[in-house]
Amino acid sequence: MSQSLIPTICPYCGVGCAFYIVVENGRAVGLEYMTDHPVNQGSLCSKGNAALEILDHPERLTHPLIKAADRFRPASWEEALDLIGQRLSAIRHAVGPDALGFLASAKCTNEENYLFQKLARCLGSNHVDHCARLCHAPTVVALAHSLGSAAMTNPIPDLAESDCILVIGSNWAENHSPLARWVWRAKDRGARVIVVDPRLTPTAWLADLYLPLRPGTDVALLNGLMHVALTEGLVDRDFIARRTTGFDALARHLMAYPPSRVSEITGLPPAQIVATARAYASASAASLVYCMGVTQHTTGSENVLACADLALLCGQIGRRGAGLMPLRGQNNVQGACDMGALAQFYPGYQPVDAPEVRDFFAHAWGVAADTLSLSPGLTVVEMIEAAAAGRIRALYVMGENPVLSDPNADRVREALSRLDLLVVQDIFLTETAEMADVVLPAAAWAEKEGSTTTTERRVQWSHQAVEPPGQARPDTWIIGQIARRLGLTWGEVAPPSVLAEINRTVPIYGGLVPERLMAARGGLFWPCPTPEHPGTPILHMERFATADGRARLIPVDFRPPAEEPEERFPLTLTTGRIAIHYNAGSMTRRSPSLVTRAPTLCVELNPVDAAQWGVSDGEWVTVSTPRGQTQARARITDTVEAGVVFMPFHFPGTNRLTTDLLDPQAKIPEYKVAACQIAVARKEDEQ
Ligand SMILES: Nc1nc2c(c(=O)[nH]1)N[C@H]1C(S)=C(S)[C@@H](COP(=O)(O)OP(=O)(O)OC[C@H]3O[C@@H](n4cnc5c(=O)[nH]c(N)nc54)[C@H](O)[C@@H]3O)O[C@H]1N2
Ligand SMILES: Nc1nc2c(c(=O)[nH]1)N[C@H]1C(S)=C(S)[C@@H](COP(=O)(O)OP(=O)(O)OC[C@H]3O[C@@H](n4cnc5c(=O)[nH]c(N)nc54)[C@H](O)[C@@H]3O)O[C@H]1N2
Ligand code: SF4
Ligand SMILES: [Mo]
Repeated sequence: MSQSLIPTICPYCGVGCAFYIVVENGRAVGLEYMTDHPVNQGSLCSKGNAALEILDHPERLTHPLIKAADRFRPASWEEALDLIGQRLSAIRHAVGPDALGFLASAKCTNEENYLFQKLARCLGSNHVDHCARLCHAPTVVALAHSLGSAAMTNPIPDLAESDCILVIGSNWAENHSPLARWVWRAKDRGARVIVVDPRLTPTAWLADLYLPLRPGTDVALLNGLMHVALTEGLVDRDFIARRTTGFDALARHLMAYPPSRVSEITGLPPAQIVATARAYASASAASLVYCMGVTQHTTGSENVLACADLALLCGQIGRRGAGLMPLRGQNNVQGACDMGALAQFYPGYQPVDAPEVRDFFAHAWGVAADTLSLSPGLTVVEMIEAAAAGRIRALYVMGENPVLSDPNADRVREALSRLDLLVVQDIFLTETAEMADVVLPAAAWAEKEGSTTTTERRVQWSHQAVEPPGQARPDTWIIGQIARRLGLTWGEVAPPSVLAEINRTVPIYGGLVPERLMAARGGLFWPCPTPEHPGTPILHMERFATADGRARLIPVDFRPPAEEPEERFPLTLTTGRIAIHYNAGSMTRRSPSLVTRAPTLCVELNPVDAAQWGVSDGEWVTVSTPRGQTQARARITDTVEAGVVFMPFHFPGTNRLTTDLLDPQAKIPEYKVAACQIAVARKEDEQ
């Protein structure tokens, strides 16, 4: 019996915990904790512990599928790839490259995303985007504007050095749980933890001060905190003078946000606003941690700008323990953004509409400059709209499940059904794959190698542990085969060769060369421009990444959410996550140890609302919004305030309810606020 331990990175979230896979006779038989990893130090959450359950799952896709007369039949790779090549090039020639859409994947490696966007762009389409659009697009847009670089500024273990940790719209105790060990270390040293969230989450339980604000009122709160810091003389005048521009205009603007007014908008007592401002501004080092409660709004970009303004005004950035920490969601969402899986950017955040950037990539990729489009592409939700309108005719989806994860799901289904060609490349037959014309079976993380980038900008190599099931193949191989059939001559597409190309075209990854990355336990932080560079754990220590090296203070005004409760839909629906499940659930709903602990869709509501609508605990209810309705089991709890109901989106149904109204700058939908109604489900509606 031969047994080996292969180091790997958890395939679920952006914390990037590492562990070992125990391999025996070519099979993954168990996992072993990696106690010397710098972030998780051996610990794994429920999902990490269950990660191996998906590897030899009986429902894994094991061969390509082609749909004929509404049914799938197994096909050979040759046949499936030839068909995709022919149909994509026919549509491209008949209608033009703008009829082709591409959804990349934050679950896939850097090398896979790099190749995927290269394919889209070499075919002349910038319509390549991915779930970051539904997640941290406001961070990408707003921080690029104010700080010049859109990423978490400090490593996770740095939280232990903070004296104050302000958490806004992040439930890290459930969704990025290894943070807890670092936050506890800070608390043991006397740090204050403040949590701003409309729900009393497990993260809020750990808080010294908990602020249950009304959903969608964060800009008002942040302006109020800055107002107090300014009027009480707690801002960092020296930092403002040396490192920022725009202070005077911001200071004037903040006068309109005294605690009394902010209290009316947010529902928080003025004393809490004052106490929070004092604790954050006067800490010798403070971290501001934020996540989807901040970004998933029609005002997402403004919310992020206000977070950056607060950190800058108080000089709480660019030092150990002082930073702005947007927690990225997926295992490789940071990397997918870095690799240019975004409609408006080439790899390395280089704008698609700059002719010199276009020329650089045309040269690097060996294509004529006029093949590459200078028009920014459509984003995720815009591609769905374009499919509904018949402008996007073919969609190639790698590792995403838009039928469950995009907002206004009935409309998504309708849009996808109008396509001439839908190709889905996944590890399972998801709800989106069921609608496809061709389904391609991909290798899962442990069945291939490549690099991923954690929320902290830590780039880590993941080694192959086992072989993929049946005929499933690594995503790089599949993309390379499709490219070949479309006449692109790429040469070697094995992950180390692709990484070597990334080293040449993406300056912040310049020094992350394959041999070095493969040997670096705990990875390396970008920017890492040369092979000798040690990497950059903390951003903005000396200067910001803007042209003049200074951060911009940008005033923003409070705007209410797009859809407010009204007579027919009197409650506010907010959606999010629970610890046991992951996103659209394709992996966790198939993991026996997880799904048995949370088998159905639940809706949480306050006892006051339950009494008013006659709902008992555990009963099936119908939740409806102006877009649709769905059934869920009622959970009566006072963790949500009266008037607010919460649903996770890990099961089919939730996104039939959510709105596809977008933040105009970042194009993220407002998943966190919709007007809804609840009623006890009629017997015949029960699931
Ligand atoms: N267990 C688990 N972990 C995950 C995931 C998962 O599905 N399951 N998904 C991963 C991904 S892709 C992501 S993006 C992250 C997301 O991680 P989080 O952002 O922590 O997840 P959410 O539950 O979407 O939202 C966070 C909190 O925002 C609050 N909130 C809602 N509206 C508002 C508001 O208006 N203002 C404020 N201040 N707060 C508000 C919600 O009550 C919720 O507690 O998690 C990652 N990790
Ligand atoms: N209502 C509501 N909706 C939301 C949100 C919310 O808070 N509320 N949050 C939004 C956010 S933050 C996000 S990030 C999105 C997530 O949206 P999606 O990215 O669509 O969600 P996932 O379920 O993570 O889908 C990833 C897919 O990749 C597949 N996969 C895993 N590994 C591989 C691989 O190696 N190769 C390939 N080819 N496929 C693989 C999985 O099986 C799965 O089907 O959802 C958004 N939707
Ligand atoms: S915290 Fe994230 S990376 Fe760590 S084990 Fe859990 S899902 Fe995996
Ligand atoms: Mo996300």
